[in-house]
Amino acid sequence: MGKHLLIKHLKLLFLASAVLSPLPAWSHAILVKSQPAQDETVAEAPKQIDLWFNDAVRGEYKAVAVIDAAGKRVDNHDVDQSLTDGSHIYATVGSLPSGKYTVRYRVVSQDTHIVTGKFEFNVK
Ligand SMILES: [Cu+2]
Repeated sequence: MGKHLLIKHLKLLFLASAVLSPLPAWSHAILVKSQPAQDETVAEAPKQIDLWFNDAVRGEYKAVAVIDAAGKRVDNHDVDQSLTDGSHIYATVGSLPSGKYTVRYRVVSQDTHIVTGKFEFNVK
């Protein structure tokens, strides 16, 4: 491909992408806070794990799993979303003995992207 033809193609591609992609109307979810916090060591075992995102997340496909050091799931499979704050989801856990725990989460952003992640905390 000659140099001029290549430039012409790039220009067309640029124009097409500018026309075809509208500005994002909805944001991509990012975990901004949790309780317990990432890598926190808590003196008292939590009864509930709370996660907050930068924006409200969609109601479908949300998941929170809490896994102990042996790989066993210790949450109550009851993830829910706050009715008053759509950015807040939570799940309850049984009584957690001392040890390291991993929290895995999945939500659907307002921009329809699926967001997954994990963090750890410790019970002293
Ligand atoms: Cu996104």
